[in-house]
Amino acid sequence: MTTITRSTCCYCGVGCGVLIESEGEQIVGVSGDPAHPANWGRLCTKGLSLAKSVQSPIGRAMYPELRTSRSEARQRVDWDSALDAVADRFAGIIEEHGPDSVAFYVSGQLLTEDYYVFNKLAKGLIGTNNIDTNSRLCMSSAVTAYKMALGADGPPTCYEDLELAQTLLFAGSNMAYAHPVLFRRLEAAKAANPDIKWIVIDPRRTDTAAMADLHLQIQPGTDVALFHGMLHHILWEGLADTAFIEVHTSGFAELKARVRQYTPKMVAELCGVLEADLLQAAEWFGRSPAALSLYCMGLNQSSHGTDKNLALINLHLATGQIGKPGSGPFSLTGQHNAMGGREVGGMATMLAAHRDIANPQHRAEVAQFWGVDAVSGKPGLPAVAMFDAIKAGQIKAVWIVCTNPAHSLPDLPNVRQALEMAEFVVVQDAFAHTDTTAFADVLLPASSWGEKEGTVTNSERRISRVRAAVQPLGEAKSDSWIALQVAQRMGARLKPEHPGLFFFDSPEAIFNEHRALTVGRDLDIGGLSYALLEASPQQWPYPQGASTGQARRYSNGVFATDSGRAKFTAVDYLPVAEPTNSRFPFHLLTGRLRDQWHGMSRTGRLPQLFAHSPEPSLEMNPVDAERRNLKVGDLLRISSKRGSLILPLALSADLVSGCVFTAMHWSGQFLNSSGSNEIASSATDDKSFQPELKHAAVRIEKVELPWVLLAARKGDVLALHAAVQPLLKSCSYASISLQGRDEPVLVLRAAAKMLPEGLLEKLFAALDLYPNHDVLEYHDARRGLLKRVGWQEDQLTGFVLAGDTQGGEALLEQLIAGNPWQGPRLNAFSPKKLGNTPRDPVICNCINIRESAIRAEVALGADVAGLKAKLGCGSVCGSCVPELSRMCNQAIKA
Ligand SMILES: Nc1nc2c(c(=O)[nH]1)N[C@H]1C(S)=C(S)[C@@H](COP(=O)(O)OP(=O)(O)OC[C@H]3O[C@@H](n4cnc5c(=O)[nH]c(N)nc54)[C@H](O)[C@@H]3O)O[C@H]1N2
Ligand SMILES: Nc1nc2c(c(=O)[nH]1)N[C@H]1C(S)=C(S)[C@@H](COP(=O)(O)OP(=O)(O)OC[C@H]3O[C@@H](n4cnc5c(=O)[nH]c(N)nc54)[C@H](O)[C@@H]3O)O[C@H]1N2
Ligand code: SF4
Ligand SMILES: [Mo]
Repeated sequence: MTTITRSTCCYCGVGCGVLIESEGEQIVGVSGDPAHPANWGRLCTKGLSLAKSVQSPIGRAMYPELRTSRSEARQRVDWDSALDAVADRFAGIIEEHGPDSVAFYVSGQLLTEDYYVFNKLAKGLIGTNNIDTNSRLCMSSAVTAYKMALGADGPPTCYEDLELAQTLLFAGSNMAYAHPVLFRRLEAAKAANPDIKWIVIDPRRTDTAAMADLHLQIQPGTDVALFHGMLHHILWEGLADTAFIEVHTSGFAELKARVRQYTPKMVAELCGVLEADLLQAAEWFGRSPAALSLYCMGLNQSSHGTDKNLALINLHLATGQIGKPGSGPFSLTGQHNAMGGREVGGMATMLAAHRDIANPQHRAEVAQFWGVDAVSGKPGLPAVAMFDAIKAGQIKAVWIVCTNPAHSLPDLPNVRQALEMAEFVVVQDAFAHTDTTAFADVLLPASSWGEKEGTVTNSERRISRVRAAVQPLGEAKSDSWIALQVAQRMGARLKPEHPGLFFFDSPEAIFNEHRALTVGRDLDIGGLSYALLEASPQQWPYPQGASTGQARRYSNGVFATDSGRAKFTAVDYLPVAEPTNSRFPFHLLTGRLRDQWHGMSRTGRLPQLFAHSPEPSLEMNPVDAERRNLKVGDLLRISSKRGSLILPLALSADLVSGCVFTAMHWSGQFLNSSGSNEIASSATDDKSFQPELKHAAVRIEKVELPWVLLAARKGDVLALHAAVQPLLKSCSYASISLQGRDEPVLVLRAAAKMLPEGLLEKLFAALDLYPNHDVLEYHDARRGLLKRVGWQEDQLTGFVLAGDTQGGEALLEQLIAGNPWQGPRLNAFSPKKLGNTPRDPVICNCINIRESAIRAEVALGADVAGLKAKLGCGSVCGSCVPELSRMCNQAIKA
């Protein structure tokens, strides 16, 4: 019997409603919830593949593990032993060194209820504000700017504004990849009304930029100057809303004086764009009946991220483009519960329900509510500083929950040293093998999406229920259960006089306590309950007695500041923290791929999600590559002041000369290094403490690694991955990719100065490729070649080409395609007989349509509608539509 459970997608801040189909304890399908107002039934590639991502237990954290000394491996233990160990070590360290000697590093992927308990545990029970989250890497500049300019955190806008806007300004947002279901709504609105203008500000020509009416391809980090240049034109052309400025804002005179010097001509030069384009953007924005800006990491992940946000909000305030349908500064949230974390105050600088640690009255309110003596007024350490303090020995124990800092924090060499220095590291994750679990003294297995209950808040402040469809796998437990168990144990020792702090018998009871703390605050949800949310997800504020949430805030022009006026801030443009120079001449940009999620612990389990971007790479403008005599596939060492990593070269005309790009997803689970953050900069914004993950100055050199290897094997790719991953580090370069669909294939590429000792023996064992009548071997000791190819009847099953990989790509295509083997098997060792196969990525994941098939139709004159009709691509989830339209447009221009 199939059961349907309504829940929410666990990935991005769009917050799509899903219907989970389960049979017994197996999730068998996921579809979009047609009744959910975020997506009305739509899902993107990631959401659509959720069911497949949870079907195998391989790689999941199934039971608690503990090690008693660093020289030992962790051993399986029962829950009581693990919980006692965590409570004892934390309490012991606190008793000896004080409450600020411990820290929590949590995540915007926790549910609001989980978050609430961790926050109360740190701030209420232990008495430290050392609890920060990966939202520090993500949303903290947006939070800080909203509070400075509007008086309170949270977007004033809603998703309906996407359809009502006449001008859309995408600033540092690749929405086509990062918020695909909302992007579908924008595509539809524009198709219905071609007068709608799209302006994209991004140093890369992304798929979002390629669809825009105007792409301002700025130099990295120059956004503040650009916004000031636009404002300059708006003010001097009389496009400002002087009545709005007068009645509803403060600080305009100072801003006007500041912006005077940002002439469009000067700004255009500084940003590397045409003055005419800048003026066009200002005209479209300034004269628009409804201008909406959509912004994300290109603004926030900067050492001046708050200033970038403020300068953009200035544009909205100066033109009165806020609080009206179709207008406003809309910060797109990244993770599905980035907002919920902000609501419970789950960061080092915040308190519950948008209160501030710096505010004594707020602290007293929360302390009284919790029934504790006081909440510490000492600000906690934000993420980057927290890991510095761990390295310095000031923080001795850290509990990491639902995030993978040994991959996602900048300057990983420093982060690894910190994790090695710490006396006690607890990692609570749903998966057993991440770059961070390697450092865990205790591994606590968390139940995950599909197995747990709670709520999340999406980008438009809408709270949705997350519901369990099946039991947790193995002995995994929900994050809030684990936190409560440790809290009760620690409480008995540290605060026996307050025994009632953690008596919650369900996530609902936690939600109700959180709700009570919001009453009377800007995010008042006094009128919400689980029952109501189950019937329909609602936006906050939703006070007691309300019959609906509030779609738009500040529509009466009254802001959340003390004076009720919004504040202009006269920020100045400052360059990136790490300017390029002759030693580090390239700007490194990082960002997201369409079908992968962060460190890939979930999306990296599905071959079909690799198909769009199968291999890690460093993208470079073709002119820069030619000038340096580099060609596609060359292995490059990319170095910054902090470290280096090796990646193969890919060419991309989407980058201007001087900028290179790599995706942030590749980690030590798929590479021999931990990816982009080996070199990323930990310079932080001094207002929001958010690190500049979007920019580092780097050097690029070709490396000569003459010994090469290409191997591939059909089978259970998760089991193969577990066997092959430990071999990655023995090579100077190595990457794992999963390919194929119905019959998946694991692909390993590697290179080194010479054959790493013992590697081949281990690899043959991992791939189970031993010579027999179905596995042929070719060995040339003099030339250092060893090749093995396996068959089952007329099908290839796998191969290893070591020392010489010529012909390997053709063999790989043949393995993935699964066509019957033609001719003698010995041909497998003869590159000439195999031929050359160019890479042909899958563009449409739903129907599995490759680039070559699409290009062939486009050459015959097909447009997007034609492609959908003929090939079916783009007609299911639509995630590939931006790319399809780009291919069609290129054909028209050519
Ligand atoms: N497929 C997918 N979707 C995701 C995620 C994922 O992992 N995969 N993660 C989610 C999360 S947590 C987040 S935070 C969001 C992120 O969503 P986005 O911020 O939209 O995604 P990114 O690719 O990180 O960065 C956006 C763009 O910023 C540009 N950029 C770099 N430097 C600058 C600059 O100085 N100025 C400007 N204007 N732009 C610049 C980059 O070129 C990039 O195209 O995505 C969410 N959605
Ligand atoms: N260079 C560079 N670095 C970046 C960025 C960038 O653009 N460039 N972006 C930054 C941004 S915006 C973000 S948000 C971060 C994201 O960085 P991370 O937070 O490190 O990303 P994830 O890989 O999503 O980590 C989530 C972890 O939680 C686990 N997990 C999943 N579900 C559950 C659960 O229910 N409970 C528990 N306990 N664990 C669970 C997953 O297995 C995974 O290990 O990366 C940041 N780092
Ligand atoms: S857009 Fe995709 S990843 Fe984001 S919530 Fe919706 S289905 Fe999930
Ligand atoms: Mo994020």
